[in-house]
Amino acid sequence: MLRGRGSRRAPNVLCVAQRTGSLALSRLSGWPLLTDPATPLHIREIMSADTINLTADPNRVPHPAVTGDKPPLEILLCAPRGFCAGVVRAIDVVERALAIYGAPVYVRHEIVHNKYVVETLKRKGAVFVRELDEVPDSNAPVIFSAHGVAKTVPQNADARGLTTIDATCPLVTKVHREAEIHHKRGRHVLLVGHSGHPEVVGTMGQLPKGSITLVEDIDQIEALNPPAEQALAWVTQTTLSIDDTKHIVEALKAKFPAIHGPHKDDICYATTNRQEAVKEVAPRVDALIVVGSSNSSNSQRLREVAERAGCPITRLVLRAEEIDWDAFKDIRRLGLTAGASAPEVLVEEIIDAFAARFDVTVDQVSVTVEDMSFPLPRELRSEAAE
Ligand code: 2E7
Ligand code: F3S
Repeated sequence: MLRGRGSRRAPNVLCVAQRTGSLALSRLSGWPLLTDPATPLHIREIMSADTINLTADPNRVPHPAVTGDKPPLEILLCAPRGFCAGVVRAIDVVERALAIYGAPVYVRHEIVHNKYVVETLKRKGAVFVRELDEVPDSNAPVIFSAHGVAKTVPQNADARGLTTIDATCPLVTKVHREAEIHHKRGRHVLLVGHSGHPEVVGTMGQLPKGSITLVEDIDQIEALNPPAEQALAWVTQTTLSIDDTKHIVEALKAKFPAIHGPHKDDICYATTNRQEAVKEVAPRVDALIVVGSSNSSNSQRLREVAERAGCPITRLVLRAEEIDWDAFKDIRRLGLTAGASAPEVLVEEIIDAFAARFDVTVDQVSVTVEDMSFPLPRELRSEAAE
């Protein structure tokens, strides 16, 4: 049993849960249904893929789409998966802003990296822009995405008199503050992260140019040549690979023994828990699907984790229509998870798509239970309480 960050232990028993299928799961995820909820789906909760012989269990209930002439398929659902507390908050921010200000509300960058979420919010009146210069002078608010922004972005918005609402995940803001504190204490900051990702652009943009250096991989460390007269510190992107980051941080500490940094790293609880769940499931399945967008860093990391755990077929798909069915025709056991920005309704859509082709049974492997939530930005809270 693993214990994740921002979470409590999964119940220390084997729990067999009969749910009313898509409807129950969609209600839990708080997003509208995409598919017909009539199909009841039996999902059994198990602590660990090790604790039970799945195929030998006589109590298994097949998916109702079973016709008898389809091959059997066991789906192991990873838990936790899907929306994290920062994503729930960011989507709430857009919905609350629409309720308070009316449409349009402008959102700089995809609020989270998921096209289904973005399209759903567009239909409600959100207008997504790449930069502030696409926002007209008006009273409509501009929302900054969950990934955070460089300091110049709110400064430019203020200079134009725009109303801004910050949906940056509080765990990213925490990293911004860490970087700032290191800078104030005279330390040169090394940011471990992926070049070009909006979170990295935002964190680099907290400090003056030249006072923060990006470290993308372990091979770069040998050539690092930070200002000799300055103390050093490191911070990280929140959605990195736990294992890669551990090695990078070890190499940084080996080269710069006096370097300052967080106790472990800045990888968030949601990233950690989703990777741990994939590690549990991936070695036991013939294939694993991550539901998420191709530009979602945490989702890409989940697919990599599955591949490195020895899973022979791994795919990152936005939704069922992207599945290349030929690759899955001979599998008997499928792992399924979702990145932190992927709504549960798209997981359900994929289960239903497999159920149309296989006699499907579904078990959920929980490594931990999350109970994290973040308050809305202050300016939206009174409306939230109504
Ligand atoms: C913000 C942050 O939107 P995502 O797919 O973003 P990533 O960073 O994984 O590309 O997932 C939610 C999220 C994660 N991290 C939002 Cl900083
Ligand atoms: Fe925040 Fe982590 Fe989600 S940084 S937005 S809780 S993936």
